[in-house]
Amino acid sequence: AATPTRDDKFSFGLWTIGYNGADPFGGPTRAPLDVVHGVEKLAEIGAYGLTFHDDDLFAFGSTDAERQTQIDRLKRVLADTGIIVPMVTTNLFSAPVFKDGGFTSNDRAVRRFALRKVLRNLDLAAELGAKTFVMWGGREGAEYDAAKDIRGALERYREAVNLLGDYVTDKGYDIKFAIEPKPNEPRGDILLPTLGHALAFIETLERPELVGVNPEVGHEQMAGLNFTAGIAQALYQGKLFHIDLNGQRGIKYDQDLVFGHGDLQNAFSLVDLLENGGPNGGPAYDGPRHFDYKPSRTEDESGVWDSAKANMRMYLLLKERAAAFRADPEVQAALAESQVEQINTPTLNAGESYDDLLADRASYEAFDSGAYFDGKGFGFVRLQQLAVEHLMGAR
Ligand code: 3MF
Ligand code: MG
Ligand code: MG
Ligand code: MG
Repeated sequence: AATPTRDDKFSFGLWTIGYNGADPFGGPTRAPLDVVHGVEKLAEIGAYGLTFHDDDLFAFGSTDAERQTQIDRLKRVLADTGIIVPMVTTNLFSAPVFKDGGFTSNDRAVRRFALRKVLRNLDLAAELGAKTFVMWGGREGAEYDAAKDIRGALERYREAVNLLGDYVTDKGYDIKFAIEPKPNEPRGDILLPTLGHALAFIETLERPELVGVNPEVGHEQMAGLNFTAGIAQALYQGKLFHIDLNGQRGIKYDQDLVFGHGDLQNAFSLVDLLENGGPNGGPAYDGPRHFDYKPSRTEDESGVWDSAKANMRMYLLLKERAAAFRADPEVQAALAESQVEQINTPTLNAGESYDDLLADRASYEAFDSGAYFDGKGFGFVRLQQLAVEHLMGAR
């Protein structure tokens, strides 16, 4: 059961398996990966999808002919292997022109160029049948407070996303947008740094229904946040359009480790949420299980594929562990003991007004809060111990 199949909907960014090991302190440690070879390998190891930035497929500044050659090569290998492209994204961060951002560069000509680059890539996304268009604004930010008018930048971001919404609507493209938050790196501070900032921003748009989020495990954890809790809120608000799975160990640079090689407990609760809807069930996630990780620069090409497989295997093992956790009668008893299900009971009776509540002596005047102080505990630690024992395979 820990062998991936296409039904598991595992997808990988071309920039992930294609990462050549370059970091701020050293150059590449691996040869470039050709897209055709990459797609063939993904098909072989059981993935179903490939995602990419425009510049991953054809270098920035390619001629139209060079660009088309790469698109044709990709299309051929997709047809040969049955791999699909569920998501496309645009690189508005690598080229020097984007050093102060794309949609929110202080330079208006850069902003217009960024919009054109995205519109062109949206046409390609539609042509390849992608349903989601991710926007990670890595350079949309600043290092210095005096250098960026944040309100102005948010207004320009809004202007950009509104235009993109008009474009896909007028063209009849079946594409939705997903904003990927990140607190910092490469900018000192990035706009829309967390899931919460992004969710609030989306509500200010002209077509909020077209825009959701693409949260990345490591990005929220870089901000010290609980990824599973953030994903639960995104699901609650109907905004989990896509997801970047990987591993991160604490608040530091963006590690992009294999999924589960960072905070394993958070990975366990995440898979339980995505697959089973979390503690009380409920709508789960049925989009791509997309990995945005980096094969460590210590590895050779076989290490790249080992690490790609490790992502999928970790996910499937966690799925098994989560199912065993849910099925365990002791866990079910512990959940009941902890009153986990009670959170779904409305606090007010049906039709009850605040006058009715004020008249209910049992809720206040006759309520013995002291009994709660001295009384029974919730048993959350016992429940957590059961979860960790299942995670460890000890039960
Ligand atoms: C950077 C990222 C990005 C985004 C990508 C959009 C280069 O930290 O996570 O990867 O995921 O641009 O999909
Ligand atoms: Mg990242
Ligand atoms: Mg990351
Ligand atoms: Mg990402």
